[in-house]
Amino acid sequence: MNYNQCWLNYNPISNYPDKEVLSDIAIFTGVNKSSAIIENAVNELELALKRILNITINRQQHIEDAKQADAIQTGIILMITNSELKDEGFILKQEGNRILIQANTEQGLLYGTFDLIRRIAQGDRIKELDIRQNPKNNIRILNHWDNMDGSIERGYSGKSFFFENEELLVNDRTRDYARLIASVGINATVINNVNVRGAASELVTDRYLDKLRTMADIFEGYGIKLYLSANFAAPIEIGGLSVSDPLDKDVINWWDKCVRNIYSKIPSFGGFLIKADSEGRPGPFTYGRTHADGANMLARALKPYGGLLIWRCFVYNCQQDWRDYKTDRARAAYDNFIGLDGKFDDNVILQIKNGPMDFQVREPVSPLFGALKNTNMILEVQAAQEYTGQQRDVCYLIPMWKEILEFETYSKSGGSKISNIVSGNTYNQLNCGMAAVTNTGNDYNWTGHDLVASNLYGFGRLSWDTELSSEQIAREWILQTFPQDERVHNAVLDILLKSWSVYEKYTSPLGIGWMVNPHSHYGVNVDGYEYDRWGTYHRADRDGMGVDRTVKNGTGYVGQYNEPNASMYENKETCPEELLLFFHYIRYDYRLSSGKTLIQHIYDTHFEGVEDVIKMAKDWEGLKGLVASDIYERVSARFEMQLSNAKEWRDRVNTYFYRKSGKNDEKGRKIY
Ligand code: GCV
Repeated sequence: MNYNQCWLNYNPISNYPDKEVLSDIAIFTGVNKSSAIIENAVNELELALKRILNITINRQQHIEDAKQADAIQTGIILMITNSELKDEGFILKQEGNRILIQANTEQGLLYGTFDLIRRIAQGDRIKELDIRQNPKNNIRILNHWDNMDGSIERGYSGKSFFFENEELLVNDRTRDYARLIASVGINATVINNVNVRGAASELVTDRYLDKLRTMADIFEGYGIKLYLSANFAAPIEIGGLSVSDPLDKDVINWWDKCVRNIYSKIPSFGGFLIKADSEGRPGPFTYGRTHADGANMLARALKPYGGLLIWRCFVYNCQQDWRDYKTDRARAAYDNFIGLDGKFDDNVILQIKNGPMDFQVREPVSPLFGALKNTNMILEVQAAQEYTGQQRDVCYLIPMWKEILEFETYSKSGGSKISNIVSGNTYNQLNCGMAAVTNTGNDYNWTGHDLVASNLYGFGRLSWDTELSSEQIAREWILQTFPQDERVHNAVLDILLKSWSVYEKYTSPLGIGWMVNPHSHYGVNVDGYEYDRWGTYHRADRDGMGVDRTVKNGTGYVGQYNEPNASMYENKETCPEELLLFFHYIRYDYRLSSGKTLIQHIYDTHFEGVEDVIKMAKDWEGLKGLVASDIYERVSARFEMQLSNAKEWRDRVNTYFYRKSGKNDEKGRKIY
């Protein structure tokens, strides 16, 4: 095996107090005898208990009679019940010498089992357990941007473990991937890039369906649905039609047949994810049709089989003229989709990036979340750190995602936080949830940087329960990843919790974003996107910088928010400072609430950011000999890269703004 098991390594724990209740396992009534899910759950328990506590369990399977099972006084009992739980929910409780895992479905039992394992792996007591859990979001999905040649778009941890040379890979890693993501509650995955090109268009055809079936079966055993990104122009590219017009009869028939064929081979198939009319991808605009026309056509093909159609809202003009101060990319998702609210079928879900631009280190939330009222939505975040250090720099993203989820949109009176909107609670919808562009590849440690496996772990846990705190998630991950040692736990926790703000300090200031090298998006280049066509500008001149997005004088973007958010952003005095340059053009001598001028704030944060990285690297160095040497070496090497990146950002940003503004650093530090 050329990879580790991340948080499923199941490190041994000494002196665990509740060992005595963890011997036998009984499974009874309601459970399908040949259920792959139950088999997987019990195998996992067996493995975990052996490794963590050196307990060999004694399996007693399939006790058909409920009364008989109820009489069992010791061990772990997995029990199908009929309780007031969602399909995937579970109850976990300790009664005397037994632990009961109850759920209405086998999938619920799997999640209950993983929850129990998680507690034991962290060394938590299981005496007096009395837990009832339902997932907050029904859809908890990963998006892989894996290409069929084995490369990964924005992949920073090796190659794809799904594809190689236009073929599918199905092997041990497929199962271990499923275990990993199911253990944190993820229940769906899209295995191929949303930019569907070449052979990937054929994934929906017989060329690949048998192998996909094998993969889907493995996933199904862990409660995970397989989805595919599909090419909107597939009827032309592989179907031999002359158009892919969503209202064309032949096109409709082509997709119907294609989908029927998929379900005949893969009955558990989840559905399609579509990127259309975006960054050069084909879509309904070519035929003068709307996104609703396009999405509904595909959704109707999927509907008879219970399939879902996920349609991305990342649609904007990527041919902008930088001289044009009125066109604003930030407006695009809202402008393109608001008029379609209520026009999508029930099994269509709009997938909306967390911010209006593109996964920058700091953005406001997309105003679409507070605007659509009759449309299913999925919140899309990016665990792959395209703009947040590319898994060379550590950046624990859960605090960012928490802020987004906690944002009050004022879409409906009585509370309409993003977490409630995307969970479907606010508008009583079922087909909603969270998606993460994932950060995995075939590297030994799955995520390149060992510490950022916490983002994958955290996405799963947060999408299951959006109320969990960033700190709790980090603690859980640390306790399951590293051996028992408080020094390690405290140091890693400290590094993770400050890493996002450290990254923000040494990169682009106060919400303006970008300033990265074109194409690669790693490393500093202040004007890298300034005179380009992508709509991503900082507008710095000798007096100040920032984009005026106000209604009064700017692009009007602010008007896409509900009150009182719109007024808050419109006025620079009430605009949250961390987003000041996103919403306003600000003079370098403007005083921030700290009393510092904008320019001094830029200098200070950039010097501080580098100092913080030095401190983090030093804290990590202190763990030499306390963490496994391979992890120690890998992370140390990443800190070296991060430090050199941070210095480069500091010096270029400070020098750039010093030269633009002519203003000295009050502290007289070195600026070039
Ligand atoms: C998959 C950004 C990235 C692209 C990505 C795109 C998207 O533009 O740089 O690599 O394409 O977002 O989300 O579709």
